[in-house]
Amino acid sequence: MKICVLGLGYIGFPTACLFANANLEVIGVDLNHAMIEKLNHGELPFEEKGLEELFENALPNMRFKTEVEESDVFIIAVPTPLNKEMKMADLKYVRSAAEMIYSHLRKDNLIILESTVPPGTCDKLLVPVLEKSGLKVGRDFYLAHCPERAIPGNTIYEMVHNDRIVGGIDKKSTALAKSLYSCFVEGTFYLTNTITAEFVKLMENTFRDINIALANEFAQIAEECEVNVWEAIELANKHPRVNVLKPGPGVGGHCIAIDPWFLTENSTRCRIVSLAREINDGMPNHVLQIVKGMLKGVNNPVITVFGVAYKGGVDDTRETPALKFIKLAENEGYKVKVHDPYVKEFEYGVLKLEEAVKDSDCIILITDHPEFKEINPKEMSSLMRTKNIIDTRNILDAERWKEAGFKVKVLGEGKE
Ligand code: SAJ
Repeated sequence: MKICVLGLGYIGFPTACLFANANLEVIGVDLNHAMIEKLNHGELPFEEKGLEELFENALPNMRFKTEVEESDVFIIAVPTPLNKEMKMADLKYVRSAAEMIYSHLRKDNLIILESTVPPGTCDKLLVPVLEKSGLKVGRDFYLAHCPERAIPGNTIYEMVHNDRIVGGIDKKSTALAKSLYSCFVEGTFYLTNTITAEFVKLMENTFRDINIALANEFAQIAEECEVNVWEAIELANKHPRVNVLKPGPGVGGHCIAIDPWFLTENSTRCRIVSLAREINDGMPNHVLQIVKGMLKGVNNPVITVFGVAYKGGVDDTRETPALKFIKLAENEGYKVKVHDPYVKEFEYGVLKLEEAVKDSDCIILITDHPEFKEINPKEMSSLMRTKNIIDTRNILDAERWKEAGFKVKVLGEGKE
């Protein structure tokens, strides 16, 4: 069995490795020449728990190139970015992947879409392009949507152990896709049609976005009511049917901050979905207002951002709320310095801890990297010009920072 995986990003690459690791022949395809070169030299494209070892084992069964070749299965795992102006999916990469495949399509091939897409994409976009091959879907070739569910930071484990939704264009497509993924998936398969699978994936990420928005709204209400939202959430979650998520500086990543818009783009009925996006997108500005309150009267303020990854423990900065926050802070006239133990490149640069903190007037912890808990407040205290710190994730030991002379604010903490 030969599989061609199109798109070697955060999902496509580990998926390709898992198939190769299960002894299938895998051709990894990506248009990024530099990346293909690196992969052919056995270099990892990004860091992820367990990926290095998996790649090492899988490598003998893998080849990487920039063009598609004839295969038994084609898996499309390309990005589906958001057209920010139109608030809808930009499907150009899905379309061009299908364009690359159709001239290599043979009878009995199976095509699987893993990328997250608006409902109807398999039927309305993929089928017409693939049928340009002269072959007919359901008769000559098979098509299914198998959305991924793996969480960055624990991708490999979740790809293997999570349950999976498989939605085929017909029963045979569904059965073929299920049987293929069975070579590494240990979770349960749930079978449906393509459009339902597309819809389910969007529902999952929208559910999370809305629940984070609720936590963020609770945090803002708590600040007005002089309540500590973190204590309140802990207590509310003692209820057997309540599970409030965590407030924070906003929602980042390539999934939750984007996918809800794929539901709203074809519907006139979305209200709570769009509102949740607005609330979460408004959090960087809310954090800025807290900073402004703290830095009143400070001349030529310099601030230090702790963490630009979109969440703790990863080096991924896609859609990070840190970027929105930094842009707003710069507009406000603040000089911004950045420290992140995971991120190596960022458009505002990344400094070593001491350099980032030196002569700063306020530290703003944006990302919940565990390393930040280990920082010694006393050492930071001697470096700062004005000793202020804002913890938007409630991960620091506020008492230790206070003892070191810092004024401490925690997002969602109404009382001093
Ligand atoms: N966040 C909060 N509060 C929380 C949880 C998360 O502010 O209580 C923030 C994070 O800091 C981050 C963002 O939300 O900025 C998203 O992080 P996440 O860990 O919730 O999710 P992702 O984007 O890394 O991965 C999600 C997952 N989806 C769900 O949990 C429903 C994952 O299972 C999907 O596979 C992935 O999207 C995807 O690729 O679609």
